[in-house]
Amino acid sequence: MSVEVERKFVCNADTLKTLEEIGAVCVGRREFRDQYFDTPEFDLTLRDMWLRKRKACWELKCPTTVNGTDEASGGQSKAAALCSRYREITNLPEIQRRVREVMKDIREDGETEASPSQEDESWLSEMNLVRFADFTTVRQSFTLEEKGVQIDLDQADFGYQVGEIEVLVPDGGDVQSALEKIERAAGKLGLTGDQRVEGKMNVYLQRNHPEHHAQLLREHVL
Ligand code: V4E
Repeated sequence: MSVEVERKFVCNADTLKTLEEIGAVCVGRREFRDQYFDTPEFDLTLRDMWLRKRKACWELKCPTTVNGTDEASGGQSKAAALCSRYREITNLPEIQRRVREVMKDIREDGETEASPSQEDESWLSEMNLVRFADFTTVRQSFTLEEKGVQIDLDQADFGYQVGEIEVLVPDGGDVQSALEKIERAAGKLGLTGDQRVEGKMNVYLQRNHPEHHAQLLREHVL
């Protein structure tokens, strides 16, 4: 398990030039399809839990909060407030355990056994999960001299472009130093705005599922 710390930024025609100027190295261009799942009542996303399948791999992003308190919120700077932090879980049995825990909170109606195989998707219907988002992204990734910092430029197939500065922190690692690395990278990129930039999902839901989007806004998830 690791924590993904990231800051999104507006990406425009000059971004590639700026990346070149600051010595960023392109480490690849790839295309992937993301499919996101939730119950029809949005039980996961209303808890800020994001279950997705990308290239046949499952991933669950969860808040890093403990009892509603952010693990690294003490005296948070303005720059740090622009960063999101999510715990990333990629182990399928652990994903199923966490999802089942949410479902058990809602319906006290017993256990559903997890299926062990990555291909067997019967657990989705057992847990009442349906796909609510499906889109493809072309991603160009860059690294900086500073270790562990990755910059992604994403172009989603529904016509939205966004950049991300990202640092992966291994479990128990130093989130504060990740925030500082992101702040330095943002400085190099000349990011001045202090507005949070919308992620792909925000825009996708706004356009395709406005009632889901509105509910997440009402509950302050987005
Ligand atoms: C956490 C989250 C979602 C899941 C997708 O997260 P994101 O990092 O935006 O997607 P992507 O494709 O860049 O994943 P990666 O390749 O980095 O793993 S969808 C919505 N959220 C919540 C969220 C939020 N509340 N605020 C911001 C700025 N972003 C995401």
